[in-house]
Amino acid sequence: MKDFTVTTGSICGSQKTYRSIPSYADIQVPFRKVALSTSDEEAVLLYDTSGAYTDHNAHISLENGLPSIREEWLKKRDFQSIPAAYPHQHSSVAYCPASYHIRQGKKGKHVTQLQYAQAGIVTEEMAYAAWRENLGHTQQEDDDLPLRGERVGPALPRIITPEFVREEIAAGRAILPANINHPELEPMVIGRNFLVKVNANIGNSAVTAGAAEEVEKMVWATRWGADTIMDLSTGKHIQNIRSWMLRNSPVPVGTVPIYEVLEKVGNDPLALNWEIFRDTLIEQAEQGVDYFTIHAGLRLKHIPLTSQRVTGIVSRGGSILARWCLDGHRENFLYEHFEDICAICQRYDVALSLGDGLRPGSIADANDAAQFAELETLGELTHKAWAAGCQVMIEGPGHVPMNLIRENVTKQEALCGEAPFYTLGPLTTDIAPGYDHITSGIGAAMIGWFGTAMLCYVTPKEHLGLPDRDDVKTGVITYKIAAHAADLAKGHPSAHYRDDALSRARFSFRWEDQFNLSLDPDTARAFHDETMPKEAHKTAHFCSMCGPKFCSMKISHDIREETQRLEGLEQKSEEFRQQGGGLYVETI
Ligand code: IRN
Ligand code: FE2
Repeated sequence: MKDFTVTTGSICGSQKTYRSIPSYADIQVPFRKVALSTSDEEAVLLYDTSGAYTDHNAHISLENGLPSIREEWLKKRDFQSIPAAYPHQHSSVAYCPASYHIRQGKKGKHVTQLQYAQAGIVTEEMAYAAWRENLGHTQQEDDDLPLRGERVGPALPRIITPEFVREEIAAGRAILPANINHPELEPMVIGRNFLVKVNANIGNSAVTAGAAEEVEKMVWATRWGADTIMDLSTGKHIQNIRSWMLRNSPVPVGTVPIYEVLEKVGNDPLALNWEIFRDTLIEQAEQGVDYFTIHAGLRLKHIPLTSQRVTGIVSRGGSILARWCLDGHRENFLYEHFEDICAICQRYDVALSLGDGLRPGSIADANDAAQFAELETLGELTHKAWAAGCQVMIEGPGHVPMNLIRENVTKQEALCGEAPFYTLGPLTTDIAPGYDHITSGIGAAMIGWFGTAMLCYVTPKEHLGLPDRDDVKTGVITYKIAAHAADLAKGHPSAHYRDDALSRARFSFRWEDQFNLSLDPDTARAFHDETMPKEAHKTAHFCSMCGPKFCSMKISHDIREETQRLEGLEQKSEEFRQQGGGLYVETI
């Protein structure tokens, strides 16, 4: 593909590092290291989702795909390997040449991370995912670490160990999405007792773009911290765009297969059928898709419950399936074929993301009968997925005012056996189109604090248009804020470490350190430079917000100095008194 390049190079002020981990010689876990300008403090390690693109000397050939870091692990598990036989596309979008072998899980053998976990086996993926979560401290320091904030669920350990990841997956409380055909993946874990994760939706629509732009958006989104991406492409070249995306994605890739199925049947919802759906699942699973949104919880009997809603059915997948159900007054075929769906997902270890086809699309419709009726069915399906050995998470709303958010989490936990919750925002008000990253960031922070494991980002273009590259960045950064605020509040052992480092940099006027430790160093630096662009300003003990005379931090330093001076005086006179001298000998 001509001129097909993506953003590469280190993120400003940080350097990619890889750390080997205890007991696993062949595992190298990526971090971003921010070196500080003071010798009093150690460099700060940050969680890194950006893949090899941010390596110091990144030479990425998109045509060859990323290195297959899971290759050896998968080989050891003896998956049957068969040559790739992916259909060649005739299209204006260049065919993705990256070759790979399609592996198939054998019948009666462990394939999914859930099956390994329940058999008591810690996989390499689990170890990798565990050590990514340990930031800012070594095992030796562990005992001295204070735990802060409110706990969620069972007590969080101070160190996230591979065994803890295994236990959480075995209990169904966490998932590790990792298709056996996505060997390029850098494993990560999604669950209420881990760092809150962020998903970025990308993908073209029938009216825009091709593979190049979408792959660049994927690289861009993970650069800023997206933990997973979903390819929601609906245009002509879906399969091919997905190949480019998968072969070059360091993070799990999710899809909503019903979109491609609809495309295949000429965009007529009434022409949908199980056979085409099944074939599409298999094709996507073979390509390496790591999780599927499946709207199997929307049942025929739920549809009348939406008739009085202000905004009806706002889920794309949900509305398509409701249309199909109503047409023949028939049950959702995804509900009826759920066991067959699980059987396919189990063979490749595709995680299920049970779709919320009846999520509320407005403040007025939040927490209504239709939404909770569907959630009850999602609970039933969660248990079926587990019985089939599949990893599963549950999708949630939508639009919910702040006072109704907690009920969503409590109900989801109770009905779905603590399977990870994955929510879209929720938006806490409907009055700010153009700013819905913020209306929803508020809800996302709250719901994350209450125990939601992954947040699906919302960009400023929500309800208005397809996000461009800048919108993707704004959406991701907004959701990293929400996720991190939630991590602090729920007491993830690694969360406060970055805040503390940044706060100290701020208080000692180490401006460069402050920029480099921030979520978006470029913007922080650019804002500072607007009024204080000179090099000398990077150590100035004030900024243009308050000026040199009114800087509270500067005044605090003065107060400290003064206090220390007074304490010094006090000590001097105390010494003087002790020696029995002076004019101030107290007498009764
Ligand atoms: C996440 C939580 N609830 C919904 N989502 C995401 O919305 C889901 O993961 C997928 O990216 C998109 C599906 O939208 P529809 O088809 O339900 O509108
Ligand atoms: Fe909406």
